[in-house]
Amino acid sequence: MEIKTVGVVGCGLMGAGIAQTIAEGGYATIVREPTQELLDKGLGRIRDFLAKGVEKGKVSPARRDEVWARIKGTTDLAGLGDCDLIVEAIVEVRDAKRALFADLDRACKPGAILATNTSSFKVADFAAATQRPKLVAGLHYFFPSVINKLLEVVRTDATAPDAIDALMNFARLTGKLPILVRDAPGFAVNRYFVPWLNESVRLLDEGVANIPTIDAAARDAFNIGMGPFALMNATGVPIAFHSAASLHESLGNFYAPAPGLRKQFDSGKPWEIVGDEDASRKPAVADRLQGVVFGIAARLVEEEVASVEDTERGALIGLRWAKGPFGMMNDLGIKRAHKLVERIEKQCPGFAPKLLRTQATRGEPWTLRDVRLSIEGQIASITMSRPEALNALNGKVLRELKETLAAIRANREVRVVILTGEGDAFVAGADIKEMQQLAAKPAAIRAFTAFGHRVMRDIETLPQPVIAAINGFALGGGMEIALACDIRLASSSARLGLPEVGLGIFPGFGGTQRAARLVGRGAASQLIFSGDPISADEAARIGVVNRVVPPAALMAETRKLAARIASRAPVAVAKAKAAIHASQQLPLDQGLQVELDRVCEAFATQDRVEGMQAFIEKRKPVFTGQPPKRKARRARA
Ligand code: CO8
Repeated sequence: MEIKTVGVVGCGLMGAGIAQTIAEGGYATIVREPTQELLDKGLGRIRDFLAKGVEKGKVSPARRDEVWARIKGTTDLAGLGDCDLIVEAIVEVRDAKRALFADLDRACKPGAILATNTSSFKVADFAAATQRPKLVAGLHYFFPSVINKLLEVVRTDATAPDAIDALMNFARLTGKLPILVRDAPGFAVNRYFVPWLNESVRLLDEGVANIPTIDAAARDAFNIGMGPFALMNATGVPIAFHSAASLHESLGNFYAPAPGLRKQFDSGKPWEIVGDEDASRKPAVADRLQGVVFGIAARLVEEEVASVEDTERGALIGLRWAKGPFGMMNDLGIKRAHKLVERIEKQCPGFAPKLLRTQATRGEPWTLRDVRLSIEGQIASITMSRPEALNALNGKVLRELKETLAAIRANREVRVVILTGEGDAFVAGADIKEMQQLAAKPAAIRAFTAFGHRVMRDIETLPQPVIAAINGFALGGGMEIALACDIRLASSSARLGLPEVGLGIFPGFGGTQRAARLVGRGAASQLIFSGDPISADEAARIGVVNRVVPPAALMAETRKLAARIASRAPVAVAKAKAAIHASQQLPLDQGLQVELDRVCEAFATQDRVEGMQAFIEKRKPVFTGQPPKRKARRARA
């Protein structure tokens, strides 16, 4: 499912931002409003956003013109007939959206995906208005949609996996960090964020604390810049009220808007944030707000609306919280977190999810992985998934990478490994903030660095070939990971470099050794001494990367190459890898000896028999990767 042209229906504040983001991602974008007047207004919004970007020096005039040139307008739904994806972003009125989906179904070409930006309705309701429920999904953007990187990709029970894959890929190419969520009320983030706002009003209604105290307690407990009341004033009390009412409709009484929220909404005024903070009331406020968030987040996972990691990322990226619900529970201790939820359970029976009880009984923290492994057939994909810090390598990430590599090493089914990063970076280096803390203890920094060495070695010595799919920044330790891989493909937008000397250190995860071996002393010295990042094209020119491909094609091209390698004789490939590595370390005579030994071993495999037999019989070989049975070998000999 290739997405090239995208339609956006509705060009209000949200729709205009969505259209701009899509055009910035390089897609031909067609905006639709029903009248010329509304269309001109909507396009004017995008033009103004872009102009503001130039004024602030964030966008160059050339980039503004390039993005603007990709955007066209239409007043007729037929104008979207050739789009591969249409994103609906009209007013949040269920019947209007349903009618639009029925119309879009008739106007758009058969394979087009229809997506809704709804935040409060069931996506399946709109899918039911079409003849193509497999191609209907949600794309829930967060305000402001040009800046906020979070995007909830919503799947209904009917959405085809191919459509979801295409949307996840599309989201990434438009600079978003997608999380996959099930079609459930509030999806992942609003399901706990809106009750968090609502609970703050309940605390006020109950007289637990005044507004400044509640805001201050929330800022401290969640390590955020704005408390719930200040936030409601910034985004609008009506949005908070309508969102709470919508969750109440489908999820029951706990979610009902607090009386004070309804009253404030009716008044049409923002909250008055006046009064003195009362420090003695803050713990009670923090406990309640955390209890609400913890209970709902655990229930989301229990109901399989989203994974632990995606729910966490929703808070980190979408809400800019320093920790998400699960990270906070781990910090607080799972038993204490459970206690806070049980206190709410006493007032609202049925609130506490079983999953949290089980976790608390076991006394285990939540597992939050920053390194993800997926295995499809014979290809394993490792994704560095700490996008909120550009996948920077802290101790936890390095440990997870090591464990993941060990699992792949032990898996005989896996023939090729792809290593890539989530978001804007492949890996932006070792975690500078963590290194800064470790730096006080020389033994600790030495241990960290030595551990990094071992992880790079694990990549290098994996029997399976490893392809780095360099999707963005590959800096410092990130470039060193790429150097430890066997093959490097880079997106044309990637930036590579070894900037460590700018921090007062130099590449310490093997960069001095592997860069010099790969590109020679001169080019390596320039990279390391200047610290200047280079473009993907320059990296290809000096031999750091094998090939540069357009961003949209990176993963497809990497998978194609991986599949080609996976189709070859796996033992022969592994032995060739060992021989190539020997060439980097041994004098020629000894290297040739390694080659001789390894190639003789390859000759003795069942795959050699199969490969040569298949050539003679003019058929495709079927390689098993198994050594020959002794008897069979003797019989053939
Ligand atoms: N460590 C920790 N956090 C990082 C790192 C990093 N390496 N890179 C990015 N981040 C964080 C940022 O702090 C920021 O977090 P927050 O939002 O909380 O402020 C978030 O990621 C997003 O980053 P930016 O806002 O900076 O994003 P930009 O798009 O503006 O800039 C850059 C992107 C240019 C990549 C910029 O982030 C950058 O320069 N990062 C640092 C790159 C670097 O210097 N890497 C080398 C690190 S040192 C190293 O790798 C040594 C390895 C060997 C260790 C041996 C020890 C002896």
